[in-house]
Amino acid sequence: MKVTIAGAGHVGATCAQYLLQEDLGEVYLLDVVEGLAAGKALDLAQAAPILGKHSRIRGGHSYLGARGSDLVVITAGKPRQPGMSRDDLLAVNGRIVASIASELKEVAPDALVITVTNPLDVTTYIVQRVLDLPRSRCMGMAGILDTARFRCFVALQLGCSPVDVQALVLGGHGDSMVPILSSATVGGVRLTELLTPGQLSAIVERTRKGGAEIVRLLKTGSAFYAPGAAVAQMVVAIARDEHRLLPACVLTQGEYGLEGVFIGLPVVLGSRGVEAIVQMALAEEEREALGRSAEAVRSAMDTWHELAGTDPADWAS
Ligand code: A3D
Repeated sequence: MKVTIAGAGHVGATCAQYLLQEDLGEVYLLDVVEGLAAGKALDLAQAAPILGKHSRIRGGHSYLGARGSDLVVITAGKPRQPGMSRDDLLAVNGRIVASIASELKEVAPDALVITVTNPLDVTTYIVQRVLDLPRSRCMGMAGILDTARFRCFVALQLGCSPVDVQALVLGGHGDSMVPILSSATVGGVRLTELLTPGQLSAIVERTRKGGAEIVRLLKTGSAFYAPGAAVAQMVVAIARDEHRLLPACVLTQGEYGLEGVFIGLPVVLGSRGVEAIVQMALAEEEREALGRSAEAVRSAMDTWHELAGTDPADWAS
C-alpha cells in the first residue's frame, strides 16, 4: 500500500511516524514548504533501522511523488490558535484542501482519501466534490479522536483503563458533537451505572471542548499525537482490511434521517473504504442532538459556498 500524507506538519508527520511503526509499506510525505517533508521523511527513514521497520518513507513538495497512491491523507492547512473556532479556519483551509484535491485528480484520482484539515466536516465535503469520489472512498477523521477524548476522560474519572471504555462520539467535529451515553460501557457495564449524571455531563462538556483545552495549553497550535494516532488507525483498518467499526465523517444518504450532509457516524472500515454505515438505536435526545449537529454542519457548508462564490446546486452529487 502506498500512502501519501499531504501536509507534513504536526499531525501529518506524527501520523507518518505511527505508520512507520505499523510497517505498512510506502509513505510519501508532501508539503508546500520546500524541504520540510523531505527532511522529516529522511529523519523518519533513519528511525526505521532502529525500530526494525522495513517501510519506505520519502518526502517532497511535488505532487508527482504522490502518483500511484492507494490512499491519501490530507492534513494540510492552518491549525487553530487560542480563541479560534474550527469554523474560523474555513476560508483559508477550504481553499487549501480544494487546491490539493485538484492536484490529486491528476496523480491519484482513484485513491481513497481521508481528510483531517479543519473544519473537518466541510473540508471532507469539499474534497469529495472536487475529486467526485464515491462516498465509500472519501471520509474524514474526527470521530475516533473525539471518542478517544471521551474514553480518556471517563478513564481518568473512574481510574480504569481507557481501553475498557467502549463509547462513540458522533456528529460534527465541533461543539455540537454528540457523545452517545445510552450505549457507552466500561468492560460491559453501562456507563450510566458507574457515573452520576453530573459527572457524565462534565465529561461530555470536557470532550466537546477537548481540542480547545489543548490549543489553550499549547498556545501555538493544536493537538497532534492523538489525531495522528487516530488517522493511523483508519489507515491501518483500510490497509489490512480489518472491517473495523469506527466513527468517521461520511456523506449521509438518508441514514439517521440525514440527507446530503457530511457528519460523524459509525462505519465499517476495510480495504474498500467505508463498507457500511451502521445504524444504531439512539436515545431520543441523542437523535435530536445529531439532527442539530447536522444543521450546524449544513450551515458551515453553505458558508463555504458563500466564501467560494459557488452554487450548492452545482455541487450536488
Ligand atoms: P501544522 O503543523 O501547521 O501543519 C500544517 C502543514 O500544512 C504545514 O506544514 C503547512 O506547510 C502545510 N500546508 C499548508 N498548505 C499546504 C498545501 N497547499 N499543500 C501542502 N501542504 C500545505 O498543522 P497541524 O498538523 O497541527 O494541523 C493540520 C490541520 O489538521 C489543521 O487544519 C488542524 O486544525 C487539523 N486537525 C484536525 C483534527 C481533527 O480531529 C479533525 C485534529 C488535529 C488537527
